[in-house]
Amino acid sequence: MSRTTRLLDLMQILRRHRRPVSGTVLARELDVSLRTLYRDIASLRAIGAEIDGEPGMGYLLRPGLMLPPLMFSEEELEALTLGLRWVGRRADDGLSRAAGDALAKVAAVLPAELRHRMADSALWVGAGWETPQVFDLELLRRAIRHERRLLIDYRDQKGERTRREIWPFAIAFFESTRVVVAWCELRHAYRSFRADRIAAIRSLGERYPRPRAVLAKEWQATLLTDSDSTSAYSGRATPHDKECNMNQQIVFYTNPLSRAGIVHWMLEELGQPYRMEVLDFGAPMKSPEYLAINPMGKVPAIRHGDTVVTEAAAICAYLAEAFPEAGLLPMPEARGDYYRWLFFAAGPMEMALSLRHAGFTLTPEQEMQFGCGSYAAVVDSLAKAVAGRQYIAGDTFTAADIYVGSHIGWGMQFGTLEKRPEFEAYWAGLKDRPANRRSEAYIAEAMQAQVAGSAPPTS
Ligand SMILES: N[C@@H](CCC(=O)N[C@@H](CS)C(=O)NCC(=O)O)C(=O)O
Repeated sequence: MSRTTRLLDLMQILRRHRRPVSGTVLARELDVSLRTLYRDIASLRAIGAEIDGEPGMGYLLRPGLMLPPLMFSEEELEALTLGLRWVGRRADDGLSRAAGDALAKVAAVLPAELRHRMADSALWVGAGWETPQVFDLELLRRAIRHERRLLIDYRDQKGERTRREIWPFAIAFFESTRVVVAWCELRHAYRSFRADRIAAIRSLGERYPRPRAVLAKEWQATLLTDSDSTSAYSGRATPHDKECNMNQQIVFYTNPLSRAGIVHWMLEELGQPYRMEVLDFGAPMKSPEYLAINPMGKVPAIRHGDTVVTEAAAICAYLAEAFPEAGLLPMPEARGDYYRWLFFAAGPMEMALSLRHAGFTLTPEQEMQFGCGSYAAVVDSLAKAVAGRQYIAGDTFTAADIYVGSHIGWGMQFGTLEKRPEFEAYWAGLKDRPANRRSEAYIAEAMQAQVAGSAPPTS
């Protein structure tokens, strides 16, 4: 028990007693020697607690007399309340109880005016943590605190299961996931493990052989030696990014004057480092090297470690899932709309708009046979889906807004989609996002470069 905790406990015990309580009783309850107790009483008196009595007589805390009141600015108080409320909602039961107790303790020592402001704080924590986690986080926290080896059953990104002995030393809390940072005995290296991919956890009892502060320092040093592109984003780098990025940088195959712009926007929203491979239309896109990436010889495509993804909609969906901390994957209850409109835009919508733009008019029979049905039905359905909505799936901005929004915005701009107030209002709420603006600025620069006859920028 730390000295501060012991002093606070001593105050609590004294508060409980209305009559003098002997030093022996206090020392026994705190599990300290009488000498330590006398020193603690002296320390409490030195910081303002009015404690009557002396050795042999017993001690009494004078009613109403406390430690000097805690003073906080309004900002500090809001920060404290919001932070503890966040822990109360998003951490495990043990931390959640502790956050509630801490809030109550702080409130108890605040002057009345500030206590009122604290209770009145209008900063609330909304729902957020949804990815289910099967083990008790408390167990993990205890293992970190006491530097214990753990045995975990882990399912990696590809769904492969392994059993690993790890030395956990940190947990990072993200909006939609938690990441455990540890030394992995199997890989003989530092690794990050998504908590929701840990199927089971068991303490092996023994202490791991090196202090956790040393492990944390060593691990941080490995982060600093990472590539320049990672350091360019260092403000946003996370332990989970680290796991994915160590050998898994994202390579983005693109041409700025194409629908790869959708993926560019997505990557900018993600905040992950990526490298662009700009391919000219024609031969470079049909080279054997590139056909090995995308047999269609088209952009966009991405490579993320060993994973290759083509099709703009699939790339957006993949990245939203691979980097959940970016918050571009909606809550489970909004996933129906999310997938539905992503696929709708990539399938029926694109098909109907392309056919019409190319001058085809489907017969009623063809409208029944073709997956897109009629252009009118597609446009009406889409207009209904976005009418009065800021986002297409749930209450938050997601990868589906990037994809559907791009089709709507570009469709209206290039005349393949008719303008409707519903489309204009929806697009107006998306287009000014800084990530989209960055992507658009890049496209504008590439267009200028093309006019001037120079190569498009690669970052
Ligand atoms: N279905 C693909 C279409 C990709 C596509 O058609 N890309 C065009 C540029 S917008 C392309 O690369 N064309 C070059 C070619 O076909 O040679 C997707 O949505 O990603």
